[in-house]
Amino acid sequence: MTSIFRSPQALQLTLALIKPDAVAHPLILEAVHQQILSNKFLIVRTRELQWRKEDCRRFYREHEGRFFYQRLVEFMASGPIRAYILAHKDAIQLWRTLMGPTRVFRARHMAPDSIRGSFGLTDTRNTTHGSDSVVSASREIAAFFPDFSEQRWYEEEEPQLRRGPVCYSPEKGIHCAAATESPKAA
Ligand code: RTP
Ligand code: MG
Repeated sequence: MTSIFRSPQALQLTLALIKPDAVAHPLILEAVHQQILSNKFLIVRTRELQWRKEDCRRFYREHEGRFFYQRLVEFMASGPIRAYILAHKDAIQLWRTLMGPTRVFRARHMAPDSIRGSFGLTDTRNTTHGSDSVVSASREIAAFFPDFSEQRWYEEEEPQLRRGPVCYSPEKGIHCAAATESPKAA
């Protein structure tokens, strides 16, 4: 396997999901999207989809056998979700901090302004998901964005996005490197 060359300052990627409880409410969906933007994440890719139960089972296989597994799988396949690839120098930890604690009771008490503290309904219907490590992020990104090549992104897009300028397209809901003016011919 070839290793991906990354500069020490390279942006980190994470997978963020907005769960069916939030996607069902346009104002909550918009509020979470605005939190992503206001915290200076770069939105690399995004898509909305409905998950098949077998894909949910595979995605959450580390929790197989836990009491909440079946409930979680059923819920995640119950309606549309929105998936994002987010980039930031500390994407994984920053997104998890913004989400707040897994359990909604804790989130409301310990991090009332977090996404789960603000919008979470139950421990299952807790608004969002975030990758928990670099290895999980790569696996999860590949599961949701099979056409996305992390290696190519680090080679071609990441250096431009990191250096800027960057623009945001509200229609597409993603960021891209702004074209710099090419020098005019004499
Ligand atoms: P996530 O994977 O969703 O980003 O959240 P996490 O790392 O904080 O939580 P994890 O332990 O990976 O659990 C995945 C999802 O399973 C549901 N869960 N319910 N005690 C419970 O009832 C319980 N524990 C976990 C949650 O929906 C959690 O997001
Ligand atoms: Mg987790």
